[in-house]
Amino acid sequence: MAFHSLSTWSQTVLSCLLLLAAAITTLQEDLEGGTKHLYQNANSDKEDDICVSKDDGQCTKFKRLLRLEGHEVGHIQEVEIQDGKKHLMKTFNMKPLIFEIPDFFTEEECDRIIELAEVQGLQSSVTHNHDRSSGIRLLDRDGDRKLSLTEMRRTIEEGFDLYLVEEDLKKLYSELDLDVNQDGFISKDEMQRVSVPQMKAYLLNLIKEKPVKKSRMSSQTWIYPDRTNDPLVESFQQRISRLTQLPDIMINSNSYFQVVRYGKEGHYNAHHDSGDNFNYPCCHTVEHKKCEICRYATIMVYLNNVEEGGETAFPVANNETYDEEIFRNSGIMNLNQYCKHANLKLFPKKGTAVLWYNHFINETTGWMGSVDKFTWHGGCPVIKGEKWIMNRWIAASPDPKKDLGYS
Ligand SMILES: [Ca+2]
Ligand SMILES: [Ca+2]
Repeated sequence: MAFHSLSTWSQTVLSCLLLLAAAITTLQEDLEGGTKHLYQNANSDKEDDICVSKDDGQCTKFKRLLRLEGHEVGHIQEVEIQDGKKHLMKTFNMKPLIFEIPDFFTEEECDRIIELAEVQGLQSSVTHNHDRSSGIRLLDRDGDRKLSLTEMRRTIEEGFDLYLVEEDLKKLYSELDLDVNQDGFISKDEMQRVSVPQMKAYLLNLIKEKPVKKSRMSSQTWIYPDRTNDPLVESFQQRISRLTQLPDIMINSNSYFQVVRYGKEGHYNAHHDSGDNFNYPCCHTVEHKKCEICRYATIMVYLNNVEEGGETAFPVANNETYDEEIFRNSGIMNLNQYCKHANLKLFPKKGTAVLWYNHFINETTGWMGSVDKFTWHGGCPVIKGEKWIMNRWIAASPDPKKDLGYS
């Protein structure tokens, strides 16, 4: 194999191994006899202020995208998500904004959703799989032309969706004799000794032997309301609509939801539910393979009580000095190992729903804006028992025309 000279080493890519990119890949009415507001609509003074043009050029006015007001941690609002039934919506956190709605589902309803999922059958989680034909893209992030343990860890995380701790890396180094002088770095010379196929085989075998090291270990199924003639599923739609107060067209257009089961050691490392790279159109606005997942809000419901573990963690919540690179290098996104370091955790409680907004609102367009970086979240490992949740995302794109059906 020919190796590049030192001068060709890019800052981000240590290129002596194959350089093929790895497939990384208002209800504003008062309650009867009671308190106050159902919702404090943060945008209530800006109603009907989006003009969406139809093909004939006529302008139809819509409300700006709504983001419920949290006020402060512990603030409680009464909400009527079902006729004649009052729920409490508690502000769990402000940064990111997270609401908790206990008893969103009754115990029986939770059991019913689990039953629907079981009848349908669940499948093991598939996060991105490493393409066997590709090489390994080594990430020399600081450009010092050698790989630190952190850089090797991130190379493996991004290339193989495999989350290793220092001990695992040292084992890899030792078994493949990578770090000859044992200084904890892989130098250029040491890299030349590496057999890429051998290293790939080692990592692929590790995925097979220890799936718990993957970013996600769970099984899940998708439920489509239009294929499930179930009154509960229909009612769920209505509850989501009343809770979020988002336009029905948004609620109804992507109404499928996911039911997830985490067994012992089941977990999901920290991730964002949505992105803002918008290099491709949003998946819900096009039928195309190359698309971005655009999810304005997430509603997650706990379907059972977990005996131990299984918290929902927001590792960088309220972190005033948050920096993405520092966070990623810290390894703390590996909730399977470092859940205890997460800044904020929610404990599963059967029937409780959790709502957060993955995106802010773009003040100019009044529609979906940038990702709220503080929404990094994931599932801590289940220590005892099992954990069932359902996830429902409200899709939105940066362009209201597309979401409101005037594309
Ligand atoms: Ca380096
Ligand atoms: Ca070395």
